[in-house]
Amino acid sequence: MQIVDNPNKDSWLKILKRPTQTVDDIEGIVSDVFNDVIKNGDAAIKNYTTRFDGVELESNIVTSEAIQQAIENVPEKLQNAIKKAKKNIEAFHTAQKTSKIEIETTKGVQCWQEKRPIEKVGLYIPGGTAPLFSTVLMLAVPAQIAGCKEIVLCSPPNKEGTLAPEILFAAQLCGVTKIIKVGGIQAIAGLTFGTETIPQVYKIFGPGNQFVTVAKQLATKFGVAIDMPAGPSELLVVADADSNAAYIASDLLSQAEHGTDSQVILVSTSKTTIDLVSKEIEKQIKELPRQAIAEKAIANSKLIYMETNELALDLINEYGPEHFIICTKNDAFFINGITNAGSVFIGNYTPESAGDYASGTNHTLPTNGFSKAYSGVNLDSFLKSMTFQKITKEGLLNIGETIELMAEAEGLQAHKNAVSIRLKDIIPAKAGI
Ligand code: HSO
Ligand code: ZN
Repeated sequence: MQIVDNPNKDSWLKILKRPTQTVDDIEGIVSDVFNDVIKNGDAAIKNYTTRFDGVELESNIVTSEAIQQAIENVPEKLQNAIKKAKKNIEAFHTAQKTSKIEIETTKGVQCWQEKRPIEKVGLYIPGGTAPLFSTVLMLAVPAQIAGCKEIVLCSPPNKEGTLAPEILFAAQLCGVTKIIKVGGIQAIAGLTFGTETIPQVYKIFGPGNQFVTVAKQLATKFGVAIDMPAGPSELLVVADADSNAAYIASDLLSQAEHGTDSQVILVSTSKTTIDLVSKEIEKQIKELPRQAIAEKAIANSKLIYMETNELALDLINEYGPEHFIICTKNDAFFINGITNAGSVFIGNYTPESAGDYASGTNHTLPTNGFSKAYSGVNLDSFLKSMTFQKITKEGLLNIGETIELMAEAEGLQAHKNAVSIRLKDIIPAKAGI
């Protein structure tokens, strides 16, 4: 792992650059698939599933018998663990409900804001060697609390043409209304335009590879909202001499094992800590079943020595990590000072894995520096804020002239008229009192 010694500000951008893998002509492939799905619906989807997932499906719908069978295939202990995690995620996201905000801005002018669920949402769950069923909980639980009517889950079938039983178990537990065996670009196209079997949705959530990410971005051009542009997992740990090197190494490796393009960074004001963590990583990585993946990610990763806490904090805010672990004596300094991070973990006993699975916070978070502008998925991601207003005669008398003057100054006579026509009726009535 590369050690960087007290880099000066000019070099931060270069040091903090994310490893990006680029595949040529993704946009071209994505728009071809979109056009085909627009024209040919399920027939196009079926072809892509055969071509990209290597399996010919009779139907892409998951039947209730298949769900029932999957439930029987998930060991009871794991079922209980999933239920326990769900309870915590549910508690934390239910607490995010806000009440109606209502005020009288001027006498007779009542304004309020209320939230309404997004009626139809699509949840994308990637497949691959280890399907991450925990993401089903992170997306379906808040969708259900928000009151979304249609919660459609799409995930690519494996070579046997099925989905992992844990995905099906979690989906039925969390109120998913339809499960479809479809992945990749074709899944996003299906959710964007609708097909004979895939319902069209208003917003698409969930992580995916670069093809899925580009497809989600293209979906926005057709009026479908997305949660955020997703990228490879990342973690930044800040630690001082008081921290536990073995714990830190285990956290860094937990994100490094996600993929070869994951990035993990340690920032420390202690050279001893950097040295100890580096040795621990070398030791612990050898024991990992996903050592080969973690090694590639670690090759992209850095141990950065910074002279002061202040400089360390500036560098961290410049990077804007997806996950940020604070293991320092003066943790308040970093808690109060962090402005750009997806999710923050504090103290020696708060591994990042806790947030990935079971503490209650959401693990769908902004990567690639997007934490500077985006929030992670939360209850509001599944809701829209709507405003309402009701103005009485007295209210219109109070603000009518203001509106008339502003409309006139903008050259919008019809806007002014909509007020004047009413005021004419109100003022004689008032005069008559
Ligand atoms: N750390 C991932 C989420 C995850 N981890 C799922 C394990 N399972 C998000 O960056
Ligand atoms: Zn993870």
